[in-house]
Amino acid sequence: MTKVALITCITGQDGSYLSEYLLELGYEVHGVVRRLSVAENQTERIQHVDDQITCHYGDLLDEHSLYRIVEEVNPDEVYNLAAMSHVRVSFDVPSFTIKTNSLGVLNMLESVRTKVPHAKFYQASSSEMFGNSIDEDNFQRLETPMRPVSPYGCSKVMGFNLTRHYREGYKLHACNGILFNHESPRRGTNFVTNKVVKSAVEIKLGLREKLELGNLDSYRDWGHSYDYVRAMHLILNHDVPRDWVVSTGETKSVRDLCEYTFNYLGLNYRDYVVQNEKYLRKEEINYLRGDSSEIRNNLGWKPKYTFETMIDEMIEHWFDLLK
Ligand code: G4F
Repeated sequence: MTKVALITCITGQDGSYLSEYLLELGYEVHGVVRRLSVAENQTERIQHVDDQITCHYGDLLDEHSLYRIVEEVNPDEVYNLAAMSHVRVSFDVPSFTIKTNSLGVLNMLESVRTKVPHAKFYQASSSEMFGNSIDEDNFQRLETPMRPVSPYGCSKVMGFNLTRHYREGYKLHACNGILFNHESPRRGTNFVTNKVVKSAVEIKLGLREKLELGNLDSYRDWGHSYDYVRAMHLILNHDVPRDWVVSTGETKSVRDLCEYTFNYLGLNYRDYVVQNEKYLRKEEINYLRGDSSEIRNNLGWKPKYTFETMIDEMIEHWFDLLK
């Protein structure tokens, strides 16, 4: 029988890669879409699969819309990818962030519990929940204490705990994927990878002179969204519901990212990158590096992309688009 999936924020980077993957697997795919005033901005990432998916207007903070959609779609699998996902912006809109990323998860879980308790539920949890907590071997894993350092991180801890609580308390098949940073050409250009890559290509083409960044010395474990949505599907389709860490296990600084990208284009990043305080955060995570040995060993997950092949793909994407 055809499986039915419901994805919140189907229009986002992960939503679009996940839709493609589930369609390849033969799923009937439905998505929740928030209304924006410029519709085109919203559907760009899913235009190529638009005729194969069904979108429903809804919002994580409008529980009536969620109950209606969940009842209508009657999904086998629900992927809750919707969030206010920008860490720095979460300092500007803390209340909205907490409502969307915490209360929003509760609304999703309640709609599943009351309307489709048979459905499997995936919650997009984040390495931002760890804050600056790190194990002695310099990795973060499931057991690493969570000490978030942003409204975004705090809100995600609540979503994480609610998902675990609904699994234990209500016996829902509910799982958290603690995903470390994941990027692609479809990443928003206000996240650092795509900002650096796009700006470097613009500089190369003579369309821009400088690139303003915040902290160059933080480290992130950067993977590709294409690989990470495959992990989401594996996580939900494992017999036993539980939480998993998804990461590459390698870490690079923002400075490394600049150096690699500008070098690829035959440029020296030191000639173009300047610091602007407005991109600094009140508190910052200095170092993220995830231990994903459990999902690799137990579910056979393995990323196809390396940091370098991912950044190369992003550079080529912007080059083709802007040249
Ligand atoms: O690309 P970023 O904005 O990603 P960040 O804050 O690590 O969050 C991302 O990953 C999380 C998983 O750990 C997700 F949960 C979250 O939703 C999001 O996807 O920033 C990466 C690093 C930070 O240290 C930041 O301070 O880059 C630094 N940075 C330096 N200059 C900058 C900039 N980040 C941004 N966005 N813009 C800058 O100009």
